[in-house]
Amino acid sequence: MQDSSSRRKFLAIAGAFALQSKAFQTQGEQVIHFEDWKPFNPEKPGMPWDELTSWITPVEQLFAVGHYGYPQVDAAAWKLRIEGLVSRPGSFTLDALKKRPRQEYVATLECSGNGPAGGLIGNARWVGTPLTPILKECGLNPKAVEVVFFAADEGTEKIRGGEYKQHFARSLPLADALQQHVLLGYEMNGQPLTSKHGAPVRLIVPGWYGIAWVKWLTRIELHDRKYLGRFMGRDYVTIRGEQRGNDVIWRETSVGRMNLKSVVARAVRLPSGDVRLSGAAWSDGVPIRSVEIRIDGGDWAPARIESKRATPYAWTWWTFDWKGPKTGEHSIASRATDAHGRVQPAPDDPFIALKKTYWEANQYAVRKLKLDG
Ligand SMILES: Nc1nc2c(c(=O)[nH]1)N[C@H]1C(S)=C(S)[C@@H](COP(=O)(O)O)O[C@H]1N2
Ligand SMILES: [Mo]
Repeated sequence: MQDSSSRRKFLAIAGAFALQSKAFQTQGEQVIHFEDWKPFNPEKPGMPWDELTSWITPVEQLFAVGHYGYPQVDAAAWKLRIEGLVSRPGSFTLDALKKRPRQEYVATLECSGNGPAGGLIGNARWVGTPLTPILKECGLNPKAVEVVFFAADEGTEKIRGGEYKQHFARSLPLADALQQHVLLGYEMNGQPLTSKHGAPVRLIVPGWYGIAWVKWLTRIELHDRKYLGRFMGRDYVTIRGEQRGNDVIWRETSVGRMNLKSVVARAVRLPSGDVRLSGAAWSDGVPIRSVEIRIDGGDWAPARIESKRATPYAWTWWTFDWKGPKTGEHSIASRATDAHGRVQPAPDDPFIALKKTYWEANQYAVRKLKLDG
């Protein structure tokens, strides 16, 4: 929809971007790498945090995950089928989807397997057509509670002694699938989706971890019960303990909405000798209220939020000017707080310490930085 409101929105995004780039790149700055820095590897891309100067992540920097490899789907022959508990099963070509209302949305995509300062994340401008009207046109049966998204990639799963050839699949509860910004996405950053990132069509689920953003979509099924395939019920299951008196209660939950998180991305030496720290903070869509910085285990000090996010699901940028830093080894952490008062956990917070699986690691990273004289 190229109406004036979407143009205005684009200008707002472009404006925020210009403002933020200026705050993130200063004249005469010198990047200081954190001790855990690794050179960018184009063969295995991931967010190169100390190069975070573009609010929109270029496609070359975006990580990729393919549990069953990376299929090449022939877009000309491709059809998306909508089946199961619907009165009018649907079948859509790529052209048919592109003729439908077009929606653009900036959202951060993070893999739930991303570590505390890990690179399995990016912030992109996604374009697609909203899923809700399509599901409704197909005539939702009142018994439908679960929407299962099947993909072209497939593998063999061993389950209780049996072997089963299966396509990648993930589901969303119907209420979540009907969320306004869930898109059948076919563009990223103004370009057709690349094969690696799910062409011709992938699901865009703002506020949810990457595992829900099913790539290479082929079929959507409406079910009357929960779907518990490998990526819902066996992998991507978080095991978290909760202390109850002397007991620990173990909760197993399927990875879903994103957790509040932030990272100290860059450290640059300014001509004045001060060090400017900058980074990103993101959440499941709840606004970021504040970001704080702690240097060498001292007091938490507020960072400056550089601008409001263009959408609640895009990352927020912040900066912090570290005046008169001493030479030598330092440790630096950032932690975000959201508008509901939730605080990003410390690594030893029971919320993290009693989490026994690696998914959903949203504790703050304590990054080491060495300053030369
Ligand atoms: N069909 C399919 N979709 C998939 C996956 C997959 O293996 N197959 N991996 C998921 C995971 S775990 C993540 S984190 C995101 C990554 O998206 P990207 O490869 O575009 O970065 O895709 C998701 N969608
Ligand atoms: Mo992932």
